[in-house]
Formats: sequence, structure tokens, C-alpha cells
Amino acid sequence: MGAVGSKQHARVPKASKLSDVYDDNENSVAARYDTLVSAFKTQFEGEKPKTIARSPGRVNLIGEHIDYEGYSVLPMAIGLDVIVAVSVALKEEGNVEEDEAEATLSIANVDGEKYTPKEFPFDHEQEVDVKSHHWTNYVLCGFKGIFDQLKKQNKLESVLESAFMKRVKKVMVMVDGKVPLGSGLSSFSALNCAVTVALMDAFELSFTKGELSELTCLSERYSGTQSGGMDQAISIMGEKDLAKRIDFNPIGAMDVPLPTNLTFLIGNSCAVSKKAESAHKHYNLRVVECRLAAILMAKHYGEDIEKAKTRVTLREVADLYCNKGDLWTALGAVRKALNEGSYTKKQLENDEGLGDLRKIFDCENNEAFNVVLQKNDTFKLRDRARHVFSEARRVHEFQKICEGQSPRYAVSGPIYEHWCKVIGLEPDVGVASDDPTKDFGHPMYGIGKEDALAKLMHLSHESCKTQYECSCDELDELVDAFMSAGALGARLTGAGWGGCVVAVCESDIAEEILADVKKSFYEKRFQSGVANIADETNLLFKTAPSAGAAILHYDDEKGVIV
Ligand code: NG1
Repeated sequence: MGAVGSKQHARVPKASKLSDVYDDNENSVAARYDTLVSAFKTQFEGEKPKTIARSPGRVNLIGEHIDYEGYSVLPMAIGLDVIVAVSVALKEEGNVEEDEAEATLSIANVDGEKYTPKEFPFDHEQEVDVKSHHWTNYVLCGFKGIFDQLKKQNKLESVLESAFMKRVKKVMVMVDGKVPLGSGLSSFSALNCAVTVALMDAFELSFTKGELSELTCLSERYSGTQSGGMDQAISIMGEKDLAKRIDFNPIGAMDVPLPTNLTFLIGNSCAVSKKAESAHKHYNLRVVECRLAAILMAKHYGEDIEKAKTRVTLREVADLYCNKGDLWTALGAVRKALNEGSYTKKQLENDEGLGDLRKIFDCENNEAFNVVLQKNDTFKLRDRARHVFSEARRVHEFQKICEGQSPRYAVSGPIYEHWCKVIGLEPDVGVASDDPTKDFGHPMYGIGKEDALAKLMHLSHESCKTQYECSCDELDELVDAFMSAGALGARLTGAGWGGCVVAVCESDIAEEILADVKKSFYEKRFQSGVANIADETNLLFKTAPSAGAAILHYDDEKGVIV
């Protein structure tokens, strides 16, 4: 890789002062760490934390549901984060009783009433109980991921045999999270990443940011969703003042400077997206639909059916057959290769010749896919593939415009240019469908870059809503509320089906927009009890690109070193 601005080979920084990481008032941040440490001491009977780490949530500016299809996405880390304190108690040498006792992993939360504590054996091979949906599942994911990474590096045995690991008696973990749950701001990935970084440091191990991004993406799959990798990568590799284009295979993060006259706003739709619980009909179903679309596209290009069945992502197929991955060519191919509407399981298995779908998705070993195939009989392929290819284009266009390219030149590609000539219109960066003529009602030629970025966000939301069907009434209402209040653009962010909206506006009217949206969207929800006014600042706020994961030094006398 080695792209300018890529930081995947670096290590997670050890912050020397809070202002390296936070923009907020340092006293209140320091007080939060003090609370974490005192909760730690109370829970673990006077023990002191050995390591403290933090990792942030994120907001995805554009590029939804395409990371698991191999396409780049464009998120930024936000100021809300998860902080974790860890300590490792070692067995006393020569103490026979302790030697024989089973080592444990003990997990607790500063808000212990809402997030109850749990103890697990110190065993990296234990399974995560995906049916229980307990918050500690994500801590277990992080814990297991570390050992998976060691295995991948052929270091597992030597680490397990080390004097340190052999003497582990109890690993203690205390968590405090500020990323709202189920909001599309990656609360669980922030938890997984913060825990992984803290445990890595406490176990005296050292992985690069790229390794951490990959291992946390894989380990989060133990929680039951087929995670794409964006959330973990930006949580680990985020930086102040920069959005990032995150690439996959191999992982990389490229700096994307955002226009300084724009402000990004986040609003929570107050519809909670229970990602793990609803994965079989939402997130994981989409992963399955995209894979089926990739297989039928490969078949359309004449691939032998057995070979086509090994295709996993739409990108893989587009790169092979669509003019080296040209997204316009891919969009054109979608119309020829895939039927409109839904396919039934029977149609796919018999008429399309795919045979037992359970075999393609290795259902014996993959419970997440097994449940998807058990609980669904229809699969929409054309709409999903259209969304993926058009969204991948929008990411590319968004980045180019941020880098200073005129909206006019951000778009390229032979089919696109052909259509422009045929219908005699200037290039339009905002084409959302696979039929360029349909979207030329709003040419973007001549508009400023702020409007072009906003329009891409708007088109992204439309595509999520109509093609990917991952929006919901509350998200659509909130998008409209931002637009009526004067935002330039707004869209759902994250997986959708609830969660948050990200909007963009001229910085000088940000406060007015927030006040307006509060009135039109939130006040009725405060009155009806759907939202709590005490949470106001976490429901609707301005955000700026923030720092990624960090390790912090805690001094028992002085607190977190500032
Ligand atoms: P959320 O659920 O918003 O954190 C999920 C995935 C991402 C990506 C987005 C959709 C996980 C951990 N995160 O984000 O990888 O696919 O949906 O763009 O599964």
C-alpha cells in the first residue's frame, strides 16, 4: 500500500497529555478517568489499573454497506469514546493453591446497573454466546482476537508458554462508554477496539494499527454480525482534523481533508438499531444478498457455476469482468445479469443452478449465515448491487472533491462519458442509478464543491433508502428535519434501520440548524418520552474529526498525566 497519509504500519500512540486526544475541557475528561479508576478499585478490591486505553466511535460520511464488498469508505472518528482500564493479577510463585486455580477474565462497567458485570474463564478458545447479547460479548471478542492474531503470526504457543501468561491469575477489565448504543456510531466497535488495545498493552504485546484494525474486524464477527471492517479501522486509525478513506485488502487509511467552512452535525433518530438481534433480517441478509448477486454476475460473465459459487464480493467480480472495476460498466452489467425484484430460494437453487445455498454459505460452520437462510426465502439482488456500485462511486467522487478537484472532473468512466455525449448534458457527479438518463434531472456542473459534497450525501441516503432498504421512518424524518432547517445535505450513517443521521452545513449556521432540528424533531419526542431531555447533548451535536485509539498513562497520585 504505502499511500500518502496511510498509518497502518504505526503503533497506537501513548498519549502524553489529554489534549493530544481530546478537544473537550481537560478537567472533565480527567474527572472521567478518575471515576473509571475508582470504579476499578472498588470492583476489584483495591487493585490498580496497569493500562488504560481509549478508542472512539465514528461517523461515516459516505460509503454505506460497501466495506464488506471490498470498497473504500470515508468515515471520521468522533470525540465520543470508550475508555478501558485493565490489570493482570499474577499467581504467586510456588503457591500450589493458586497454581491450580482456574484463571479468570472479570469484566465490569462504571454503570454497573445498566451494564452488569460478568466473569469468564481466562480461555481464548471459549465461544461467545451470541444468543445472550450481553454487552461483555464484545469484550470477549477483543480478548479472543488477540490470541487469533498471535496464532496468525505463529506466536501463539510461545506467548502461551511465556512465564507471564502462565502466571495469569485474573484479568480485570473496567469499562466506561460514551458512544450512544445502537446509534450507528459504532459503540460496540469502539468497545472492542478499546479493550483490544488495553489488553494488548497489559499482556505486553505490540501490534501495528493495521494489524489491530484487521484483528478487531475479524474478532467482532464472534458477536454474530459479519462486520465489514470500517468501524474498527477508523476507531484505531482516526486522526484529529482528518476524515479518512479506509481501504480494504490490504487495509489502509488515507487522509481526506474536509472543507474548513463546513460543519458536520449528528442527530440520533431515537430508533434503536439492535444490530445483533436483527442481523438475520437486516445486516447479515444484505451480506448474503450481495454475495448471491456477485455469484450471478460471475455466472453472467460465463464463469463455470462451481467457480462462480466461490465468488464472495461484488468488487471481486467487477474487477475481473467490468473493465478492470469500472463502476459504470458494473452498473450497466447489473441490469443485464440480475432480475428486478426478488429471487426465491427455489429460483436460485434450481433455475439459476446454484444448488443448496447452505453449502455456498458453509452453514454448518457459520451460524450467522445459517440463520439468514433459515429465516428468509426471498433475496433482492439487483437493487443491492446497484446500491453497492453507485455508493462506491460516490465515495470516490467525495474524496476527489475534498482534494480540490472540480465536481465536473470528479466523474469519469467510458459509459458515463458516452451517456453525457448522447444526451448532451454536462457531467453530473450525483448519478445514483444504473441508468444515467434517469438522474440527469439535476446536473451538478457549475455548482460549488460544498453543494456537490452535500448532494452526494443526499444521493447516498436515497440509495440506502430505496435500493438497500436500510433506512426507517425516523431516519427519513430526521433527514428531512435537517434539510428543512437549512443543512446542505443529510443521510443516515452506519448500518441504518435506526441510529443516527449525519448532516453537513455551512459552519456559520450550524447552531441555528441545531436549534431548529431540536424544535421540529426532538421536542415532541421529549414530551412523549421517546427521548430523554437529559440526553440532549448526546442526541444532537456538532462533530469534527477526532483522534483514534490511544494508550494513556495513569499515575496513582496525579491521575491521568496531562
Ligand atoms: P454500524 O452497525 O453502524 O456500526 C455496520 C458495520 C460496518 C459497515 C456499516 C454499514 C460492524 C461492526 N459495522 O456499522 O462495517 O458495514 O454497518 O456501512 O459490523
